[in-house]
Amino acid sequence: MSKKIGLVMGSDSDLPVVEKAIATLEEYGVPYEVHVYSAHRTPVPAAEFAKNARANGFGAIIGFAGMAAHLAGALAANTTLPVVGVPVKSTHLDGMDALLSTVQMPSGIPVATVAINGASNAALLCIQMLAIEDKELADKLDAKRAASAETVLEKNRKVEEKYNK
Ligand code: RP5
Repeated sequence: MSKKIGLVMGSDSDLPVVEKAIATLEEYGVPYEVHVYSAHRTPVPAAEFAKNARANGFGAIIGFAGMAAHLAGALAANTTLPVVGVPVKSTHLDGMDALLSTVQMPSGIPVATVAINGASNAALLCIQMLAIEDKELADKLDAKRAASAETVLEKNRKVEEKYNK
C-alpha cells in the first residue's frame, strides 16, 4: 500500500482548488487525507498534524493557503517529510500575496512551491516522490505522459494540416 498524501488547507474556502489535487490523486489511486487546519486560526492542530504525519503513514504533505499564506511553511517547520505549497488566489492581489508568502521560505525549512492554484501539479509532484520507490506508480506516470504527448501531437497534426499548404 502506497503512503498517504496529506492535503491541508487553511480554510474550507480553498476547497475548489484542493479538489483539483484530489482528482489527480484519485486518477493515480494514491491514498490521501483532507484537513482544514489554519496556520493562524488553528495553529496547534496544524502543527500536531505535521508532527505526527510520518508516524501516521504519510509520504508527503500539500499545504494550500491564500493571503498571508504561512500554512505550508508552518507544516514544514514541524516535519521532515516533503511539503509542497499551493498558493491560493483569493480576492486581492491575484494570488501574488500567497505566492510570495509560500515560496520565500528562509534557508533550512524548504517548501516546494508550485504555481498559484497549481493543485494538480502539487499532487503530481507528490506522486512522483512516491514513485521513486514504487515501480507501478512510475509506470502509470510514464503511460500518462505518453498519452498526453499523443494528444498534443494530434492537435499539431490538425493545425499543420489546416495552415501548412
Ligand atoms: C487563508 O485565508 C485561507 O487559506 C484562505 O485562502 C484565506 C481566506 O480564508 P477565509 O476567510 O475564506 O476563511 O488562511
